[in-house]
Amino acid sequence: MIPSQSSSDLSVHGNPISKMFKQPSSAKEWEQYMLSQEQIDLFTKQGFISGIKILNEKQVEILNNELSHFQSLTTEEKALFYHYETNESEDPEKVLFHALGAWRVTPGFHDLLWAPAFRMAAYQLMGRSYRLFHDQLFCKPALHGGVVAWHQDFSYWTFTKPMHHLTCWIGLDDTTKENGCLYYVPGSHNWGLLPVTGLTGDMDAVRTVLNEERLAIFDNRVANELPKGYASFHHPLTMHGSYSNLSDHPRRATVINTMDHLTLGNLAGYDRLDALKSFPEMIHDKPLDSRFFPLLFDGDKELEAMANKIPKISFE
Ligand SMILES: O=C(O)CCC(=O)C(=O)O
Repeated sequence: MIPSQSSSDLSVHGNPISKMFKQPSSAKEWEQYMLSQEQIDLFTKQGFISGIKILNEKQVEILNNELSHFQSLTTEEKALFYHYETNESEDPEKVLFHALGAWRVTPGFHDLLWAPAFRMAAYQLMGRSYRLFHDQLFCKPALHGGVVAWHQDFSYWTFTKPMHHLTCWIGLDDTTKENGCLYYVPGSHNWGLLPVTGLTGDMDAVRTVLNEERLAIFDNRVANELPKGYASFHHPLTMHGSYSNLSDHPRRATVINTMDHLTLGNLAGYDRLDALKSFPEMIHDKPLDSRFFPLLFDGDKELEAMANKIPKISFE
């Protein structure tokens, strides 16, 4: 488990620390970021929605500058990450940088968690107040960027319960089929929980656990091409993955994973405890409510009476 505190650990701040994002100061001001009922319905039907602007050019530049710094971290900074692999690709010819915990290290990735367009959309798609679960970086260099194999996020997250999580994927480069954009399989969030089949090796490993009918649905996969600064949101069971980057442009992305504000630890019997050794402390059957899991949106406080009137996933 990670040390409880470090002098430069930004997780001590449960609120934004820079002026990178202007926060709405009234319920009314949140309206500009609100998803429509059609977008909520689409998420319910296909398990993801896309094309939501989160960052302007300047904000993308701040994050990409901080990202460059992650290639030459001090030992103290590196220790703040929950997971840090400069190359997690199982293919020796490819490179995939994958890290969890950037929000503890630099102000831009810390404050990204409070980007208003992300916060509002996540509230509507969770249907409830929520916390940070963790962030992620997935970066593929030009020419030899590695794959992220088809998977469901929750197959890696069964050390928490109940399942009421959400992923926001944000491009830090324009992403295209050529540079390894994300793909989704519409409707796959209704398939139930599948086993872990690997993240950075064989792109199609998950096929071994799918029946004929589901394999056929894979043919409907959708390329999530997006301009930089734009996001997609997906359900924790939606099947997704991304192919190699053989183009001459990098493909960098950051991800925010959220969970219901009442999520509990579920570690008893979890068989991949080793993968959690650098994670914040989690206790079986206890709420994940330490400073490592900040409350990112309190619907009643931010939206007051409006919270009951806006389009959102119905939770109960
Ligand atoms: O960025 C990618 O290619 C993979 C992202 C991913 O697996 C996720 O957002 O859960």
